[in-house]
Amino acid sequence: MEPNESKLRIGILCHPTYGGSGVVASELALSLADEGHRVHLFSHEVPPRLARAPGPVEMHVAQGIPYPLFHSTPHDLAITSSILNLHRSEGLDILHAHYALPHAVNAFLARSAAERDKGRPAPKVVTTLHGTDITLVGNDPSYAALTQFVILASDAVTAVSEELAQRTRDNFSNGFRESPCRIQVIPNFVDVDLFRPGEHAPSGPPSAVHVSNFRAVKRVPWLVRAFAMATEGTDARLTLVGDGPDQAECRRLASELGLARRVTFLGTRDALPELLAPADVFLLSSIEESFGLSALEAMACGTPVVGTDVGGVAGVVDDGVSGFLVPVEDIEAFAERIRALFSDRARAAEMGRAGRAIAVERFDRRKIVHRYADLYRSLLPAAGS
Ligand code: GMT
Repeated sequence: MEPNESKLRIGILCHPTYGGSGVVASELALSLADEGHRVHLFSHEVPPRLARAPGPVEMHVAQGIPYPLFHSTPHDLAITSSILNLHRSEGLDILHAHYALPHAVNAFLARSAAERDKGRPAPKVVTTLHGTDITLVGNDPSYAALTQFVILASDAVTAVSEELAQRTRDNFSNGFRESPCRIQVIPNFVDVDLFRPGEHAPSGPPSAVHVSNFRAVKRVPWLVRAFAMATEGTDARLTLVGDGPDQAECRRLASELGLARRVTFLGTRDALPELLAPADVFLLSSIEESFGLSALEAMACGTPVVGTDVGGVAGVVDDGVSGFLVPVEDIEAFAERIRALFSDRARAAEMGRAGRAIAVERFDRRKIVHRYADLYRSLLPAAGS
């Protein structure tokens, strides 16, 4: 931070999940706190990336209380209340909502309440769109009107890829006062010191790795089938990291396809760099992916990506350079690309080096985080004015 730049008081709201939006919000909070800003993170649990970091982010877990009239405990109301309490006692300059629902709604409510208080200016609201908050959940008729409203009501909106920004304009422009609505693209980022290549060249049988929350959108059963097609009659290995709704189906499938010995289900792990770096290839089989943070983390570890050409993935993985992208329904092509890299591990390593260079050049945390800080400052009155 420049000596004359004032420190900001920033409240960040996120889902406390292993998913990318919680990771990005936690890493951003830690980076901003390292730069001297006072950063508060609000959620109904501690996000895993924050839990294992020593950085000076102040965590506010707000869960609310159960009550017989409530269908489920409304964490969101407790989070909004917690933000208001903090703003009234200490003041907040910025509320940064990660994932439109419900966090942009929480932030909007807190700002509206704060606007009625005397003595302190209300915080400005920044909303970062991550993916399914626009493409699946937020676009569903049951939530679309509210999603559109909070995008419009935010003081600034960012999206993690140009593709997602365009999807937002396409899905929600009707009703925006300005058309197309102003959305700043700030890509996701990676800590290239933490996510870095291993010391040794891959040895033993060829290996692939996949990391996700095993939701339907990640299509992990399809990935297991593709891996089976690519590696029939070989000793190649697949490591699946993470947990979620499709894990049981993947286990059943691996057994049915005779892969039980070659596929390892690790469940949820924090040691991602150590798991990503030794693999010959990272697999991303999603039907929808606004960015593909897990693919970027693999690239930073020097691991090439075989992925589906969906959403914003092509903005992260350079097809033919740092990996291969195939049409989303083409399982044969996906399997063929795995086969190609397994049978030419020198080429895989070369693509891995190219991916590492791209991660360092374009997505290094240090090159991206200041763009959020600049955006926050642009919303606030200039110091001394
Ligand atoms: O949108 C989601 O389904 C959840 C979200 C998450 O928390 O994992 O994922 C999205 O945000 C990530 C971080 O910005 C992106 O890397 C993912 O591509 C995006 N997921 C989808 O678009 C499916």
